[in-house]
Amino acid sequence: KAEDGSAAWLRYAPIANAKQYETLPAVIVSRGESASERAAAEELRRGLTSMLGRPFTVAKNGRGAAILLTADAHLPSESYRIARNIHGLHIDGSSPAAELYGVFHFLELIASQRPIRDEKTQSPSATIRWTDEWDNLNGTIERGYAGRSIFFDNGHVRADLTRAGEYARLLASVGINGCNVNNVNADLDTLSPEHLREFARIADVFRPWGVKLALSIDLTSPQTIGGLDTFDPVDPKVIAWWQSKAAEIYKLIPDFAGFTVKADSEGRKGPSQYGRTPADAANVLARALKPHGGVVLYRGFVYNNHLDWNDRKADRARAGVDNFVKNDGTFDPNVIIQIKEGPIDFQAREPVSPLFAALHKTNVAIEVQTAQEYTGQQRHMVFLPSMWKWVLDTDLRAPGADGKPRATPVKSIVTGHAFPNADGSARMGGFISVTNVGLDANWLHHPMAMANLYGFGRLAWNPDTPVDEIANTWSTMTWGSDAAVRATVPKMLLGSWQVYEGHTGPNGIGTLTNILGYHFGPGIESAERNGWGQWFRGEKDGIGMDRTSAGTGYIQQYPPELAAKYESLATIPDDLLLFFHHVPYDYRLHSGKTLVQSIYDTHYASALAAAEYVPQWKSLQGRIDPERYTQTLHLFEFQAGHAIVWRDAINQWFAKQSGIPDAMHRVGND
Ligand code: GCW
Repeated sequence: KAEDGSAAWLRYAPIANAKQYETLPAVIVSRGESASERAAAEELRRGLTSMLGRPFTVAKNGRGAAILLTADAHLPSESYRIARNIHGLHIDGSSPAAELYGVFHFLELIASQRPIRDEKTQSPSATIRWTDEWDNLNGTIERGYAGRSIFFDNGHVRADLTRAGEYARLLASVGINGCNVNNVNADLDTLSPEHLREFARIADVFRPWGVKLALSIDLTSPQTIGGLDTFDPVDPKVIAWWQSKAAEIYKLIPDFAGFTVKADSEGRKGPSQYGRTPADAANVLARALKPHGGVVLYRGFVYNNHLDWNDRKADRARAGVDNFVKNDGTFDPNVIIQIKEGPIDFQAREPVSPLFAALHKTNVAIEVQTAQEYTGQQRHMVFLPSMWKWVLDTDLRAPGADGKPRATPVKSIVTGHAFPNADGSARMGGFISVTNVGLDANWLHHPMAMANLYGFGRLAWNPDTPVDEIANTWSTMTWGSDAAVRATVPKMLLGSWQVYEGHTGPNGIGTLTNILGYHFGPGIESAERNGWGQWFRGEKDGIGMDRTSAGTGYIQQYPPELAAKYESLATIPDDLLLFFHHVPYDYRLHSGKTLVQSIYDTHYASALAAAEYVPQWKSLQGRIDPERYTQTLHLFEFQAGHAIVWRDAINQWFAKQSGIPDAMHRVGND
């Protein structure tokens, strides 16, 4: 059905020129017996039949021309290869899940009407490619903007897990291999025997799609549900408790992926209570999971949310490095530190976290947020792959063995290449996206937000994927191949991060949203004068956090070459200025404008850009099914209005604060 949003990008709409694929054999031969291989064959049949408008069938054996789906154990792990031969076409995978990846990739080629060629073997960039849902067992979702949980209701796993299975299919289609289904602020009884039996049902519906189930756990579990008088990670009773809990889990879920841990952070208890380190806590879990093949994702998001505003040296951004660097090299090999992309908290623009370059003997993964918490909550269109690509390509210039700076972009670190294992092999690492899909028909509420989930998978598989390729392919698969649609949608997506940044906090200032409420809409000073540390220090003399050596010293956490670039006003990029420096309002940017005039202009320009989304979208009426057309139009109309709210709130605040009028006489006159 055209209007069935749950199909997301897997719509398989008939393509305009099916004739170009007329030599593609109509028989799919797959001998595979596993659920994943059957799913792969069925997916191929369904996709080709629908897109090419002729029947395809699946057979166990075949004579003559066929599309052969086969297992090839010689391929590298999780890899596939597509090749033509005299019998037709081969899609070979190193595992059943890899056959699925090959099938989805092949279907994507057809959907985007690209030629079928022999392709070189495709392998994922890293082993961890997960989404983290922040779903609570009661069915609510922390920072969820698309309805209630697809997994839980009323303290239990839902009876009907159809949507969970469909979600796993979507994840598999972009190579995601793990899904943590519950909030990192985990319900304390998450690991109760009753809940574990229910979680096993989710693992069952994920399994055919090669998606492994993971769970967030609370470190106090040995005490809260185990009845012990302690959760001290080095206590032998606690160690034994985790071992038997792991055994219990693997009995129910043999392919369980592992635990995600939020500890000593935002009110969650942790090892600090006993004077233990994050490594003490992570390792006891890791050792319990190891015999079964599981991993621990220990979050680097550990900070003090009761910072002293009056202390000019206090700086939340420092917390990651300050808390973890001393433990480098003490984490077990199946522990991965899960680091948010920036040092604060998923703002519209932050520098990358210096922790990526500070851990040399520890596995790390990057955590990004598809859930648009600070980026418009799926009421605004923000194409986040643009931001993630900027992050992944940011070169930290970490010194090599010879002490000289070398190319160490974030992507080379999280894929385990920049700081390899002692034997030279790539470290385990990867990509996690906080995703928060809900029961809304289209999963994330804004149809355009689905480009973020799609793009996350593509970048996790290959962080070198160009963002315009992601935007183009997603648009064609989601909205169809009409020429006007293809010329319009990707262009709208590709400019949207900058537009949203222009509504909100410019020049790396951090958040100007109301942080004490829902993190939505302007609440300019709410980030100031409290313990949360998302400060920007908007004062009479100027604005911005001084993180130089004279200030909080945070800049020195970066490798020397990058630190020098950020420390100097001559080389700091305009878009990060206020993250690192406190400057007067009439400070002149590299762009030639004063800071405050640039803020006025940016907010007018981005409100105008948002207003223009409406006619741009209207130009596509009749080229997109009416239901999705109308739904998206309403969201653009909302964004256009909300952009004006943002524009005026921010511009008036800056005009009042700085006392400097807008050179164009707009502010305050609307
Ligand atoms: O950004 C903050 C969010 C919290 C979240 C926390 C985290 C799950 O506002 O809702 O809690 O980050 O990442 O742990």
